[in-house]
Amino acid sequence: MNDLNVIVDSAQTAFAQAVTPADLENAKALFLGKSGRITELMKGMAALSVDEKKSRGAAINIAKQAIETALTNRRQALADAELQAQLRAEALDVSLPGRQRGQGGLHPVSLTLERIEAIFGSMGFDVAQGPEIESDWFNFTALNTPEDHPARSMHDTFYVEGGSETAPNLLRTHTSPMQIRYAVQHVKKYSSKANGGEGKGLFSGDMPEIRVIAPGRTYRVDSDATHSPMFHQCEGLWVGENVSFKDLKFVFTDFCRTFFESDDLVLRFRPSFFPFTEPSAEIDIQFQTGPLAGRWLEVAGSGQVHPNVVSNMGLDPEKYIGFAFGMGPDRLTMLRYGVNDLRLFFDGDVRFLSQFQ
Ligand code: 2NM
Repeated sequence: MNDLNVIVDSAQTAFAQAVTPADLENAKALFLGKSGRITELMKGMAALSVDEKKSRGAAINIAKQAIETALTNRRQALADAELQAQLRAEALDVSLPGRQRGQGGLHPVSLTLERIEAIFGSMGFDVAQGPEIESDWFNFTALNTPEDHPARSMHDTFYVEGGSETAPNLLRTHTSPMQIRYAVQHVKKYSSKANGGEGKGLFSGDMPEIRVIAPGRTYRVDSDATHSPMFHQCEGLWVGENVSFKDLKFVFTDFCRTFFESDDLVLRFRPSFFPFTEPSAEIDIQFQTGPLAGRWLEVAGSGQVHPNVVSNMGLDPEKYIGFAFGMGPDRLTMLRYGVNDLRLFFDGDVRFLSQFQ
């Protein structure tokens, strides 16, 4: 083997032994670099004759090309190996189930509100929604709640800055103010027709009955396992010329039996007091079967709308009469699903909330 073949051979061996691209570039420098073996051979040609230069130059070039080819092949081989290693490291298991986008769903209390609206809707009740920041007038005065009533205490609700008797100044403590608003609008609509647009004084003409429920958020300064500073209420109102307590009993019994899907559910009307109704009654229910059977459970307050409140709706209390009730959809949801801590509904934990879908 001549000297050139020996050099090519050792270059091929050195390249084959290079494990990383850096190894390979170092090995390349030994043969093709500034003071590499081939470069040194070229420099040595200066002393040769013209004919010797030709043949020796051609032979060196062939050797140089062989080394360059070996270098290129090894570079490619190392690049391929690196790519394969990377592909192995980043391998995806395409048989794993994908991450799915959550389906979402209605909050359990929203499901209850939808049920309430559907049941009362089927009995001809309209659904009214309105402001959560109310005025003293709609939240208390119009509802026959006197200035010195404890419900007006600073500790009983949240007051906002500014405001006045008629401007919004507090977070409503019940949804009854919305019923006053609804009744006033209703009365205006029919009294202006009857009086040629005047609509002054208390209305004693003819109008369709007022039948409405007002569901929504309400607020009180209260927080424990059964009270949340924000809670829901749904109040109902039915006013006409001949609406009696008998109608209240029928409507609310029908509602409870439908809501709890229990035909033998029993109701009890227990005398009570509210400023806006007279007489007033708490409504208790009793299941005949199931885990709550036999216990009396309070579910609503109710009563015949106080004549002062009927007047504040713009109606003549000598002609118009009706009943109202108020219930807590949060509590109804707890009873329906057997949940014992109200706060769970408002903590926003999806593991709890998704059980109701
Ligand atoms: C209750 C209990 C009794 C009620 C009264 C009225 C209105 F607007 F007619 F005055 N709305 N809701 C009412 C009556 C609410 O909640 C425990």
